[in-house]
Amino acid sequence: MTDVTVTPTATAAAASTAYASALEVIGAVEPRVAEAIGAELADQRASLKLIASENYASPAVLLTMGNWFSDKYAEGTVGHRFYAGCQNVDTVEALAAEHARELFGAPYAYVQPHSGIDANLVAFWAVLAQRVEAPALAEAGVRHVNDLTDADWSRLRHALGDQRMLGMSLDAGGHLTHGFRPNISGKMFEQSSYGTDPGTGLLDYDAVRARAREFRPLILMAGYSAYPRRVDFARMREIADEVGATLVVDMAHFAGLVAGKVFTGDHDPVPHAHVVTTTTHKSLRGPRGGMVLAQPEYAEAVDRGCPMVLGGPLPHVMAAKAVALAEARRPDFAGYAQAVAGNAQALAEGLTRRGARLVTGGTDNHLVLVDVSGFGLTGRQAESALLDAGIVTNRNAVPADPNGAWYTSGVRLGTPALTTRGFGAAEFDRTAELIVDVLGATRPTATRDGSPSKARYATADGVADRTRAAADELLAAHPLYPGLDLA
Ligand code: DSN
Repeated sequence: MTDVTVTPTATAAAASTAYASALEVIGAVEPRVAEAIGAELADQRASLKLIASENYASPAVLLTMGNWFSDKYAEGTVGHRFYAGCQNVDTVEALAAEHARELFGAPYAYVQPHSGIDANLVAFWAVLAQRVEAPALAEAGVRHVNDLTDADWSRLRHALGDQRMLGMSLDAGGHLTHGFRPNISGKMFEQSSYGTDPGTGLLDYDAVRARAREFRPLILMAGYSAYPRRVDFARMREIADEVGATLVVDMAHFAGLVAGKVFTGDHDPVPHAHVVTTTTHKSLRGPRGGMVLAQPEYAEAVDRGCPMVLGGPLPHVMAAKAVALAEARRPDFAGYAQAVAGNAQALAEGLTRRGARLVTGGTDNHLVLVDVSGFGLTGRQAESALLDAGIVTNRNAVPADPNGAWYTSGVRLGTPALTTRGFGAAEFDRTAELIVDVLGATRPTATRDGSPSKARYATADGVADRTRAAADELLAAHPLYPGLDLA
């Protein structure tokens, strides 16, 4: 079997020494921080982590973030900085971008975004700059926005604020940053959403097309954080072209599956989208951060992400992106990505066989969305009961959720993190058994005044302890960072 874990034995001893020394240095200044870092490792080692957006980065990636690059300002782009002395930052930024282009087959990569929302804002402003601002400058006969007359600038500001975005609805699995009101993207754009088929839970491309024809968005947004299926990006591009929209794909959740060639052809967003955004810390298993890939016509506008949207880049994180992307280019990463998808199917089958109801009936990516109303629970109750038993998940709305976004009716489960620990299909089947045991033994309880509660619950005596013991057995057989000893 391919080794899909992140700590080759040869480097574990060196990583132990590095961390022990680092904690000694930190502890000499503020021991409570050193203790919290150690406690975080212990907690992560001791739980069944099924949060679909989390992973475990390699010691190489993590160690790359703790160094002198953190002290450097480097606004601008490689070779064109607003600060002197950026030659080493240039080296790591150029390397990260090169690895990203090679890994994803993208013409252009921008590795400065600090997070997913930053990556999306860079993408949105690049589309606005290219599609709205550039024609306005051309019409006014000037090259720079500062050269517009006050009247032209006023018209341009209104035009920029008058654009539309069509994205996947939140309860179908879309993301807050795809134009929803609590996020700045929802204040930048007039937004409309497409959902999923009420019968199957699957994306209905004809319905997306019909909505796009009616709404005429500037940006057609694809991508998700809780949809358990592949998306046909070739069809999404056809729809975008038909209505004159720019296709932006947020692949944050499934970037690792694209990198590992689980999603290819029509399911690989990179050749189909005008712009692709991602985070680097989810299934891609890199440092916490963001990235934008673009077709050549958007490259120059994306390059202006700093100072348009971003502050100074984080050179230590760009260096860690270079390391993580180099890891993802190695053949064993494809084995990891295949295992992530295979394990999600094993988890889905294990849950279904034991009576759990899954949104869309299954999965073909890295995540599973369980509709826990079948157990008589809200997502909040299910999430808490599982946590008591050492199983870390997050509650999530299901399509047309009667319990809204706070209590919800679902829990989202993902396989990237435990696959990094070396879990295979048998371990995920056992995990499914533990989840169903806990949910089946949990009941809602009323508040003190007897009214129904969406948060209170009780799990039958002994089940949480028994589950924790079983989870410990699974975890002990697949240690996190084996050989890394901080004692
Ligand atoms: N918070 C991430 C997730 O859990 O899906 C997305 O931003």
